[in-house]
Amino acid sequence: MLKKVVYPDRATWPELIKRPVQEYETIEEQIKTVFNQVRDNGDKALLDFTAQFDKVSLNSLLVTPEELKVAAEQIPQELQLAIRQACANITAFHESQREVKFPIETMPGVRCWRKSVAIEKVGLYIPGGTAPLFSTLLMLGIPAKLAGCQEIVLCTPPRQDGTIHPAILFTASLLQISTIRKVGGSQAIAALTFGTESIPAVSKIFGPGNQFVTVAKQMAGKYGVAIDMPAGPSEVLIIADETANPAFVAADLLSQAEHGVDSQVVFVTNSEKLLSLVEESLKEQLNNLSRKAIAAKTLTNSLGILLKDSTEMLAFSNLYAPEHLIIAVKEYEQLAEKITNAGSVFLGEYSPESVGDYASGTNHTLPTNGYARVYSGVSLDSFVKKITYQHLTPQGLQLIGPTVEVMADAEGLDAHRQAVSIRLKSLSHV
Ligand code: HSO
Ligand code: ZN
Repeated sequence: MLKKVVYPDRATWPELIKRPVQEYETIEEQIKTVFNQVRDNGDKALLDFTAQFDKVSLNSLLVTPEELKVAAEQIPQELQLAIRQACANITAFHESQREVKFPIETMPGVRCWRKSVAIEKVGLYIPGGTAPLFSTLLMLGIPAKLAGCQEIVLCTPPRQDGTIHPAILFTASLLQISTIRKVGGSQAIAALTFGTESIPAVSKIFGPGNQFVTVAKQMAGKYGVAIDMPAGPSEVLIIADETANPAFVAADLLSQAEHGVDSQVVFVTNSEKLLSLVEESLKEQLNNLSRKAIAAKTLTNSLGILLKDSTEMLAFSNLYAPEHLIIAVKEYEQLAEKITNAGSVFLGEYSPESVGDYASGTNHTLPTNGYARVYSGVSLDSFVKKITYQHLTPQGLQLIGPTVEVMADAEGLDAHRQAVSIRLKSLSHV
């Protein structure tokens, strides 16, 4: 069960907020080999690694039209409708993030503006493993499409029978993503980095994955490919007071705990009674979960912390900088205003994290491992770069020119000064 910590002294907080350590260094050499092989041998290396690591022997990385057709037929009507509903909500929320062109005149005749332009080629990685995260494909594919990315390459590992989970294929078809490749792990990231016969190289790679994928994404960075954000295991922090429903709190903790044994859940409360009720409910609900073993293991490296009041609870949460923050206290609105570090926030009793994970519209690709201090979750912005523009009229240059001349002089950059002076001179002759 949760490790209980009772009224910890502030001096101990930095220790408490530490995530369970990840051992990355040891696999870096292995990933380097994968990268070199993929760069040198392309698809052949991908097929070999798929046989070696995934124990699946494929003839081709491509998905046939027949496979796509069969997949669509395998998805029950109910799930199709659910995916479509989620798709509509995620589309609406991300569409609202579109930045409109807004030129301003910093001085008369000096006009500046900024325009979002899509990243041309992006790679989306969707893990296979124990849960087929087709919801993650919605979270990445929708903003990529809305941004107008020209080439969207989806890589996902094949299952034991060599096929891709039908829900992933159905979602890809729904989003009109047609470049789908059966490859996972670090070899997929290497392929997106260098390009192979059947996989185009991309400029930015998105998506979660295990430690091999995480290290591979870091390595992609060394070859000039951007990544969405540094990834770590998923986490939730819940702040609750005596008004909270213990069964709801326990259910939310478990929903995060079932992701994987390296996930972390933190429960912070000022009510001793709630803490023990939540513990009881955790035990009870755990028994009914299909992923009980995983969730139970996660709970053993998770925390139940008793703190004095909401000020303390919020201060702790801001220090922890959780990926997901659920605030189940009576005055959640007041606390919400004072959050400084969090990936995504869920307010009140009826806003479980699961809703944001799947369907409310917000993105579920979020900063973990304390990165919420500096990073935002994935959004439309993640798929564009913003280009600045300016246009000066002759009068504008006459107005701003002397400022630039003085500054260029002071930096000793004559040519810079000259680029302005030569024009001012020509204007004075008119
Ligand atoms: N909680 C995960 C996202 C997810 N949950 C996908 C269910 N499916 C990371 O935000
Ligand atoms: Zn989740």
